[in-house]
Amino acid sequence: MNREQLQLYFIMGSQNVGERDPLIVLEEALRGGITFFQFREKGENALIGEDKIVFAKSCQALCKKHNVPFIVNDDVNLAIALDADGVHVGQDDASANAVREKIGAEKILGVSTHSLAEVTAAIAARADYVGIGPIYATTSKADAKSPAGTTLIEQTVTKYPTLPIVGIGGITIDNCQTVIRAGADGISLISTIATHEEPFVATRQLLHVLQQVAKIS
Ligand code: TZP
Ligand code: MG
Repeated sequence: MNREQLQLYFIMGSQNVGERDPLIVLEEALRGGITFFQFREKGENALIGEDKIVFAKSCQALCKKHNVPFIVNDDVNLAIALDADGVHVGQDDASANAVREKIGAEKILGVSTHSLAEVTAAIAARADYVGIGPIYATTSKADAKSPAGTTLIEQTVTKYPTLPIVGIGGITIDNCQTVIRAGADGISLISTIATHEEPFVATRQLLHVLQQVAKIS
């Protein structure tokens, strides 16, 4: 994995798209140019069992077609069964160390962090990148912590300048530049793309703004 790939990191499960076909939403986001994808099938209305596996395989096939890494949230066994590109875990999930042992050195490991101590622990577990957030208020995660702004991004960049970072939580076209300026390599988000009437358009707009900020810095 290289850090440029984190620029526009889309996260989605079937529960995030309302009545629409989630595979169409994902395909539009991929056509629009997302650079990373996390399969996050969880919460109310999420698929389980065989339905979840079938849906995950379809998402993976789309990502492969567009050459975008396919990362599985939490479900390490599913990631291994599908030979996914990697796994993303939070602090309440299996320990990052245990996940790294299970998936091996070659797969991508992402860890959600909310403090410098958690960032340090993620590095010790050989995380490839950390997610920092929620930066802004979010309605996409039932148990999300309070919005914390960009302070931890700034602290992390200062302490670990080579560690790839994505911001998460409430990121939109209007505030994404702030996250990048704070030092993140990319933004990760659900609703700005998943609930947009035209996910392709939302993706293009986000990429356009991200490219602007990259030019300025
Ligand atoms: N972790 C922290 S906030 C969040 C997750 C999974 C939800 C992000 O969704 P949105 O819609 O981009 O705020
Ligand atoms: Mg989790």
